[in-house]
Amino acid sequence: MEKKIIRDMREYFEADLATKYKSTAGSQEAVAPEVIESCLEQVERQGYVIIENLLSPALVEEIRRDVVPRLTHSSGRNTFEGFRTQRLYAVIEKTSVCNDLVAHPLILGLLDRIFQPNYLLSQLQVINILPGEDQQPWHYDDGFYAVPRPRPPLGAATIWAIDDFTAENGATVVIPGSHKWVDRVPDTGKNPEQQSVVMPAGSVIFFIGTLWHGGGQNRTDAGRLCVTAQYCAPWCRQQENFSLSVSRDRVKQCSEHIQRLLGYSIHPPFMGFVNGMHPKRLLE
Ligand SMILES: O=C(O)CCC(=O)C(=O)O
Repeated sequence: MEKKIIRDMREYFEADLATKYKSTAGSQEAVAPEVIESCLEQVERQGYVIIENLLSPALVEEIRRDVVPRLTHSSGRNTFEGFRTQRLYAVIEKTSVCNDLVAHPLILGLLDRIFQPNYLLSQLQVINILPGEDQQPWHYDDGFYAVPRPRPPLGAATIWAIDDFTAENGATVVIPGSHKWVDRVPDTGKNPEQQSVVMPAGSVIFFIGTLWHGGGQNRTDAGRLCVTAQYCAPWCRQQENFSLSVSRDRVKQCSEHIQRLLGYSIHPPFMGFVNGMHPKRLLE
């Protein structure tokens, strides 16, 4: 066995000590630097960026065909879930149709610039806002980490439009610039500064966890379908307990990137270990 000499704490914290499974963070297909920079400039300024038509119409249709039959209940359990909103949880265990969205190279390219390597998927959901749903209460997604603002984000999220998002059908609402608010809280309900994330099916909004937002009110007679993935810094607890919700057989079928995002990865020097070893040994 190789014996590693580590001289100080800094070296210890930065070292990839794993021998067999080196970190694959940042190894996805590269995206043009000017695209990443332009997106990050918007995220820095307004807290979010909307990228239109990132998915092919064929994939959008494949997702819709796969997920809609799985949405069998008609109501959430509280105002946050929405009493006229359908949600599908444990998505990766049930279907792999959303995996390409979770590990999309542009999204990972942005996350690479916001978080330390080996950031994690925090949760993945399908959300269908049904006719008559009210606007969701305002929230910011990393608010459950009790670290006072202002601060860098501890999470980031994507909301992928599977239906066209319109101001009438429940498009996500955001308050531009609210990621910089310190202790200001939006008034309950509609807000004069809010904007609807109007975008065609196949588009995505990427935003950081400090941005105030919510699901929009649906005043139409059709649903508003999306897939949403949230990510967190590599040392934060994931919202969905993927170790328990995604079976090992399922994980084995996932790409290297999805495996890493689920938690089959190490945040140096050793966060995430299993029996003192890299968690990917469980997949052997
Ligand atoms: O469905 C949406 O547009 C947003 C949902 C959301 O923010 C949430 O459920 O946390």
